[in-house]
Amino acid sequence: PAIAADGVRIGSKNFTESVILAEIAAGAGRDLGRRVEHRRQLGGTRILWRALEEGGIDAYPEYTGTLAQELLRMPGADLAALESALAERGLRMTAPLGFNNTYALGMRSDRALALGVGTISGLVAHPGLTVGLSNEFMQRADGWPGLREAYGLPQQANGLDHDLAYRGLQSGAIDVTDLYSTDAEIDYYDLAVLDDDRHYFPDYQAVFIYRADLDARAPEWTAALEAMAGRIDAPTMRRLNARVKLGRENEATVAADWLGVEAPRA
Ligand code: PBE
Repeated sequence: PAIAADGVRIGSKNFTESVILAEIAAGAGRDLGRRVEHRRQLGGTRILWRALEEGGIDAYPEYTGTLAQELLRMPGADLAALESALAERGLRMTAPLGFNNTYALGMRSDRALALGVGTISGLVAHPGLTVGLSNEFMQRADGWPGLREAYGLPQQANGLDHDLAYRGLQSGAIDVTDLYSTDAEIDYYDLAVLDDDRHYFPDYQAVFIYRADLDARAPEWTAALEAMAGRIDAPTMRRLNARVKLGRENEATVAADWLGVEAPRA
């Protein structure tokens, strides 16, 4: 579908935080008088990445660890190395927004306490635990196959929808799942976050990535995105996620509130 010549497109992945961040970016663009289309919940990480490379979208929220491990295959790369690898592909990245949304393994607290499991290593002694993991995590370079190998975990895992995983933990259908550390459900369900004692997971700083031509097409918008650097800390992001996931507000409302209160004025 064509969009007006001065219009821009942002995409989001199929989980709440990605939609909120995209709505924040879209709202900032509209405040500047831009026509912005948000292609909401396009799919998983690889779908968004391909859409950006092919020009189906101009920007989307991503995470540094995901770029390093899964998309660019440069484990341990710092921000400067990521930036130059992106530049080679005609892409740019803002400075980090101010929070790390890492993967972690989690359990119900009562279950973790009863078994005396506080670390990922601690799972080795309990081969009978049922592990249910988000579908994307099952496949990713920074996901289950590598984690299993790094820790010598004996369990088999099944894939499931991330939002269903929390209900599965509650009902006892599964014992262990992958959490996203800024998920509102961690506090709400009083989950135990297992310590990554072998430091398997990298840092996943949230950023916006965008096509380099956007700096010429919509310079005031990329400036507004850049000005968001350092403005969203982890408690803030968790609160925004909670309003949508637990409070059932819509992402656009939550994004507009954040923009009204905390957005830098361009
Ligand atoms: N993460 C953790 C994933 C999903 C949750 C933010 C690193 C990602 O979207 O890349």
